Amino acid sequence: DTPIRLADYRPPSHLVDSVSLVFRLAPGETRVLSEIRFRPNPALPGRHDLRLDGEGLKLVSAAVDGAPVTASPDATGLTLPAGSLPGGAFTFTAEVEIDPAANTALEGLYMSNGMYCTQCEAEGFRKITFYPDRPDVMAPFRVRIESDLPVLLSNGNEVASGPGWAEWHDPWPKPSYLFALVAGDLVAHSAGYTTMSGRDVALNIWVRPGDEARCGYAMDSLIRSMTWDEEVYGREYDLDVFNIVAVDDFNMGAMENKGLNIFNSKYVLALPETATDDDFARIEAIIAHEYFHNWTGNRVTCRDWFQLCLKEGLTVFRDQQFSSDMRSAAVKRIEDVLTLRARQFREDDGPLAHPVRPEDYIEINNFYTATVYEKGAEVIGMLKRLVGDEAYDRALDLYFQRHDGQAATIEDWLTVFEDATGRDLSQFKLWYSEAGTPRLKVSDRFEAGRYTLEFEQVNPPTPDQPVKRPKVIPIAVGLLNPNGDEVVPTTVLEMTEPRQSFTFDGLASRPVPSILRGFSAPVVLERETSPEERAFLLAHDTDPFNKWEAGRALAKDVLARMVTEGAQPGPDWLDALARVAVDDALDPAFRALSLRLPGEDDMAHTLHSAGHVPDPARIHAARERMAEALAQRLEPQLGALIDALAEPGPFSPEARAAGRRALRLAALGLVTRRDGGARAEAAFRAANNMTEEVGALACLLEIGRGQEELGLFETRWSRDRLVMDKWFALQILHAAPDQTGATVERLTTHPAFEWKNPNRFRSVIGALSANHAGFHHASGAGYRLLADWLIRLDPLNPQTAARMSTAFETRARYDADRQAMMVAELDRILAAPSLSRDLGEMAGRMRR
Ligand code: BAL
Ligand code: ZN
Repeated sequence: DTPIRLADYRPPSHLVDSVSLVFRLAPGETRVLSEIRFRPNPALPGRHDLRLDGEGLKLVSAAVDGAPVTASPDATGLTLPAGSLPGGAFTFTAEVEIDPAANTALEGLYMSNGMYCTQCEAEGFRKITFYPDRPDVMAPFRVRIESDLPVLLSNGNEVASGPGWAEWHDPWPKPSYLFALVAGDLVAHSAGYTTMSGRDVALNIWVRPGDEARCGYAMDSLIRSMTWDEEVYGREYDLDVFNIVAVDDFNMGAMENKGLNIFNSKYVLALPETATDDDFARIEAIIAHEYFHNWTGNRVTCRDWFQLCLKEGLTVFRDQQFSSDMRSAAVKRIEDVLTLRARQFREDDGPLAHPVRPEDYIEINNFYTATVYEKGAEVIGMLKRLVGDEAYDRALDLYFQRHDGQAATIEDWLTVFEDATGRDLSQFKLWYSEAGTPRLKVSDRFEAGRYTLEFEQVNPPTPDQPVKRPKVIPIAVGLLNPNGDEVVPTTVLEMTEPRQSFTFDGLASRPVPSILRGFSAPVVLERETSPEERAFLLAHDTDPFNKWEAGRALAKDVLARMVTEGAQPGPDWLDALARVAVDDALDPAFRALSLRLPGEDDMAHTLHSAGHVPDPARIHAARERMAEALAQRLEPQLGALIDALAEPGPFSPEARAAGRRALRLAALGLVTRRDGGARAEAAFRAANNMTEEVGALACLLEIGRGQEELGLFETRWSRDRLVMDKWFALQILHAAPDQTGATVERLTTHPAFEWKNPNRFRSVIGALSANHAGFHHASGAGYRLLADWLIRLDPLNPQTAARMSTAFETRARYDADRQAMMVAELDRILAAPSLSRDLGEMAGRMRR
């Protein structure tokens, strides 16, 4: 497979003025009739062939202005030679047949439990009909759906319907990747919304009959998202109806199709009895994310797929802003950084590292990554920090004004900021073009009232990018005096050189610096700091992120020494953490996060970065000892803490109550290590919500108990797909390292292991790779199992198989035996007879 390169971008030969589609739906043989009005692209003088993408389509007939087309399609599309086309505008018509029932890849038009559904991003539309399936071709769509199913939906507004048919019109020009169609036996949870300019919008969440009572939180989140985007970005909705559909078989979280968002049902359906607090938070964030795409993605889209971060980085940034406004900003920032480090830093550190704007790809589906999404959002956060909030708002207004209705680039985006602020962003642009996580080394000195911070940035090489240039790094710094008072409030230093010093004058004594407040740039901070200084910042820092970070760094130092030297956790860390745990002046959610020990994968990464070869079994054992020591230290306080945090009254999913439950469960996890599980068993039986039910069960599984509770849980929830996903995942996530493989093998023979369903597959095979010590077990059983299942899934669903293969991306961290076993499994995958382009690209990159 040949790579596609950004440098090879050429504008489309023809533009599309209108698209009209008719779908005659039938499971095995759906007919798609298309009528597309083309005109030559005036930006490209001369006459050009027209290339139409099309894959797996049975061509019934095609014509140009009514004259039959004689050319035949090849494996990827159909070329209409320039000589066969009129010089001006013309109409291309075609009739094709497709087989949604046989579509297991869940890309294009497919079926899920008797319902028709589409997924077109990035290149699924070419599996529906012949079309220039590229984001820079935008057109208004008219769609007629013919089917006996009661609910027939497409993009835009419904313009007419009758028995067995419906017609939709989307007046907003859009690329084909935003096309959607749904047909099914569905019911709606409905509400109304009036936009700031007075447009009445009907809001519907379409689900299978029986699920309509589970849509309240998603609808509430949607309405809050609509209001927030008006208030914060001045953006309002632009159609008469906004439809959301929940579908059980879906490769991604959700999809922002214009006016018809399609969601993995996991991110829509929620009741306190079935969904955890994390589920509620994710539903709120993903509903917001997809809604926000209406402006950042749909009204302004991407010129080509290399610009994916233009819409995804910005939309993640916007959904993070929204969640931090809805919830605790401090806690949200900590959670986002935890995710960034766990997923993106890990990616940047391995063979899959790529820039936020990649420059080549084989399969674009492989680039929906943490780097494009999460680092893409961080880059926007840095930009906002550098130019200031007011300039950011002005730049965004200009962006929408200038590029509405266009397919734009990162250059367009940065030019808007340059024009709005007068800044030169050419060095800043390196964040988009160079992969890798900069390391920021810090030293300091204090002389005669002057404090100097000296920074050095090191930009390590990544695959295909051996040499890097210095980045623009906004470093938010505050200074505390030895009493813990803030003597210099947060100041943003702008680093642009490889080495740079910043001075602070007029200080009475040597201050304690709080560096990279709020995690002001996605870098690794390297500073020799004493445990005492970390404990001081944990106690006194006014910046909540750095307060947490100090405790985190302390914990990681302790755990690293436990792994490498067999040390025991000393009283410093235990006492410092104990103080945070019982400090009622602090937000319970913050305290819960502080009690969460560093993850094993995170520790493996940290140890590897420090020059060690991480031993997964030792990390696991040390982390267990660390939890035991913490449980012992906090034992006298835990009972009272748990009792004090009990939530009286009915369940509320809002952040305050969720934070109390999180701290309560953290305390329950520790108590369980002391009381043999008595308290967790009682909590499991008393639970009236899924957060506590599953939380108590996890506590029991952690100490090797909970078998009876697993049985009760299965009996209670066997008919609920989403809850059963949790049942599968929990057993694997909390299995002991030498039991993980056997647990996976047992569960993959369970009658409810419907492996073709992506959620169920992820809940078992994804949980395997998330159990660090189990997956990396010295026997190699974890590697073998993962490869077996990827090879099995790949011919049916390459996208999901490719995504889950990233478990092997950390290969280089480990010892020679483990590396050899991982290589053998990657080779086995690469030798699979029907290897997809998706998995082939990923395994090939990880094998290098
Ligand atoms: N565009 C793919 C799904 C999402 O990022 O919203
Ligand atoms: Zn998105």
